[in-house]
Amino acid sequence: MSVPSAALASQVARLPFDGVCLDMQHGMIGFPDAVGMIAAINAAGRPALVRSLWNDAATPGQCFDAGASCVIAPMVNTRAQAEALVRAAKYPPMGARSWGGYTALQASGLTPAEYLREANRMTMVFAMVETVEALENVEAIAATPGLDGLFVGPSDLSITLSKGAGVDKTGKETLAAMARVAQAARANGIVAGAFGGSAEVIKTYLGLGYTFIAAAVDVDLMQWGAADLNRTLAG
Ligand code: 3PY
Ligand code: MG
Repeated sequence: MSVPSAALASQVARLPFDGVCLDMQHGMIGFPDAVGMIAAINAAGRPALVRSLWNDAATPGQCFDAGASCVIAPMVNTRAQAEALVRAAKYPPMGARSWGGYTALQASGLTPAEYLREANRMTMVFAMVETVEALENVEAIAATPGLDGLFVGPSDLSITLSKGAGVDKTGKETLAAMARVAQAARANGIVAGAFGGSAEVIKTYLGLGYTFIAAAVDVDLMQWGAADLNRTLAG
C-alpha cells in the first residue's frame, strides 16, 4: 500500500492476498498512519508488513511494537548493514531491540516473559538487495545470523546494474542477478522475496524460485480495475 488510510487498509486486507505491506519509503505512509493501518490489517486477520523509509535503527522496533509482523529495510548493501538491521529488529541475545511493545504484547495474548521468548520468531526482518554493491556482498548478507529473508528491489537493482541507463525488471542481467540472490537465500535457509508489480513479472520471479512476492501496488490495482471495467463496457 502507498496510500495512508486505515479505512482503505481494512479493505485491502480483505482482498485475496496473504498479507498487506505498507510502503514507508516510496508510499505516502508515515508512522502515525502506519499505526492505524497495522491495526486495521491485523483486525482483518492478515499480517501487516512494513517497508521502512531507510535501514535505520528505530523503525523495526517501532513497527513491531505497533503490531507489524515483518519489516523490509531498503538498500542493505553490506554485511555490517545487515547486522545493524538484525540488531534493531531482534531482542537479545540475537539483537538489541528495546522493550516496550505494548500494542503487540496485548494483541499476542502472551505474558511479557512469553512474548520476549517468542518475539524474535514472530517478527521477521528482510534486507533489500537492490544495488550492485549488495549483489557483490549477497552471500555474506544472506548468512547474517537472525536475518529472515532477502528482498530484491528489481528497479533499483537494474538501475545500478546498468549504471543508470534504465529500469529493466526482467532484463537478462537483472534476472541473472536475481538468480544469484535466490541461491544465496536458499543456501542459508532464508526467504527469497522480491517486488513484482504485475502478473508477468510475478510469474518470471516465481520461475526463479522466489517464494515471497509483493504482488501489486494499491493505486495500480485501482487503475487496472478501472481500465478493465472500461474495456468490458466498450466491448
Ligand atoms: C525497487 O524495485 O527498487 C523497489 O524498491 C521495489 O519497491
Ligand atoms: Mg528500491
